[in-house]
Amino acid sequence: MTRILKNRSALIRIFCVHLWLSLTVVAQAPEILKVDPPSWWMGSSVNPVRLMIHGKNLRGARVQVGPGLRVIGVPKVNDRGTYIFVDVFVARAGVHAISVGSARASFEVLAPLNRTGRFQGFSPADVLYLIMIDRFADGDQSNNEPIYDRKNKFYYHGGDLQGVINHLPYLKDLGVTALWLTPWYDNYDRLNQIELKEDKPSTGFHGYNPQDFYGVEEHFGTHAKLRELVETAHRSGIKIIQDQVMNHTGPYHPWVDDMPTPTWFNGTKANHLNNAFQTWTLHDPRAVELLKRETMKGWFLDFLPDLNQHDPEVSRYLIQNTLWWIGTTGLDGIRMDTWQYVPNSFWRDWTKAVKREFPNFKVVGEVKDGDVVHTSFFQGGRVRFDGIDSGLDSLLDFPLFYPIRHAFAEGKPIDEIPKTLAKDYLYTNPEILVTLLGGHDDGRFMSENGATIAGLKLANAFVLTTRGVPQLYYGDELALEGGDEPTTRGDFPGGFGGDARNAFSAGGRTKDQQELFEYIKRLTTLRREHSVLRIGELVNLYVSEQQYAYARQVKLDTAIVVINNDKDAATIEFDVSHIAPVGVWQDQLGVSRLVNTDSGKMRVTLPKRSAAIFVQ
Ligand SMILES: [Ca+2]
Ligand SMILES: [Ca+2]
Ligand SMILES: [Ca+2]
Repeated sequence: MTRILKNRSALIRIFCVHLWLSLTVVAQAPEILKVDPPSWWMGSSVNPVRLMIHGKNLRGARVQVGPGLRVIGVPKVNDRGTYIFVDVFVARAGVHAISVGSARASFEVLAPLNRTGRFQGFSPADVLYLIMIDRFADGDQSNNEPIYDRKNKFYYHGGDLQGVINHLPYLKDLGVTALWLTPWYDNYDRLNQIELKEDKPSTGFHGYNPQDFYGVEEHFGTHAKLRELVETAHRSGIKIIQDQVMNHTGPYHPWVDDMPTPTWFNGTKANHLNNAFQTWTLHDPRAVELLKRETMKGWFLDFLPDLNQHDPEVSRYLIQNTLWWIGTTGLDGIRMDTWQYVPNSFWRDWTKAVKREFPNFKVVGEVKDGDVVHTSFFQGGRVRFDGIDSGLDSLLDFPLFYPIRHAFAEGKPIDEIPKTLAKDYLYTNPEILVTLLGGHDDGRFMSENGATIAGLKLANAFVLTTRGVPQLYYGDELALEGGDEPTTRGDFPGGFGGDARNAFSAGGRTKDQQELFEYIKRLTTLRREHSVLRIGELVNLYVSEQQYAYARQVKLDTAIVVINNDKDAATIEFDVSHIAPVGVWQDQLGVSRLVNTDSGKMRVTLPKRSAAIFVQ
């Protein structure tokens, strides 16, 4: 009997433990893992701000906020209880408590940043310089690991935000006034087994595979370091342009396996379209939606999850995310990745929100296409056939990039350049387009067939004197080579511990590099000293197969640029009587003689492959 009783009490004990365990499963305590955005600021045009709280067991739990915040409306929670969307009115600066049931988190309301010298936008008065953060300069060796190997072109090489800060004087010396930095979002910190490069796993050193839109990549620094970079750059008269991605996330983003809403992505990891890259359908008024579907909603390379901006929560999340980066750091412009694969209706709302909060701000979109008809379709300032004005300020001028390469690298006819510029009327504002001769998605100029330093100088002379906002690519001022991606993203010599020479200083450059550096510096100086080279109307004066002359003109203030792309010296003559008063013209690059325009004609002799810039 005693034994039976004993067994019985043991059974009851076991039963009770089971009951306790199952009750625990039913009513597990909520947990908060993350709050997006992590902060906001007083006086913002967005108030209430919509928080997306990520956690566990959030269903049915009550959202409460400390004094200084106020919950507006009814929070929404997803089926799995992993995401809550809640609108919070921001009433007072400070660090405030947020709770979901028994789980606690904090939310900071900041004082707004002083607007003076921040949120500046960019204009033709600027000279942009594109830096791939990982490949420019290693200013902090403590953040280099993991997946760090300078000998592996697909791994992290150690470049970081501190490295950029350290070399602001170099950039200032070159005449740079704005930095476009590749994305600094937090990327995956392990080997990317999904995106194979040369049959091997790769890494997100380039920054385009975000796994946290609110995080700064640990290899690059912290949010505080980013703020330090913006502040230090601003003190040097250099603006900061952020590279953003809104079309997709990285393949390892936590949303992929746990979507905040059922329609967060276009499709799912298991079931989605692949991007068809039929981009011409996007500007075709005759194309039905079905024709555009795979291009707009397909996953890039079949593995980059395509965000669904038609989902109002996605749209709201992305808009606030953009505002947050600007509002908490003071940066000046955005280069938007993969612009054309995101619906124009979203961009309309996004650009409106950005301009409402930061009226001077400017955005340049990446539409990688050589056709002006296609590219110009995406510029804002005009309602298109879809009834939408996207509000986009600027585009990377790829239609001009290819002719620049053809003429100045390969030595093909230069007249392809004015023929492309002749299509400028299709843009709502060609003056704000970002002109370039190199970038991180193309092989470097010097790796083109036929490229020479003389040709690279001509390309720079053209980009820095034609209409638009010139953009340089890090290392092109040193004639670095690299024929494909990622060799085009090579390390800046001298930016990394143990480098054989330091090209950040004149003594570490070869004779050719020093000459090229000084040439580009001379061009940026001329652009700075002569406003007509920045804002003057572009007038084509003379075009032949290998010679091209144009003026930049504001009323009677005129500069005349003459380029001889031929392998032989050339003498050309053209009429300038209608554009400038008679006078003496001086070549600012020192390759041609003084030219008198008494006859109303300008007669210029240029050595082979050279350019002259005449001002009065
Ligand atoms: Ca580093
Ligand atoms: Ca990371
Ligand atoms: Ca898309």
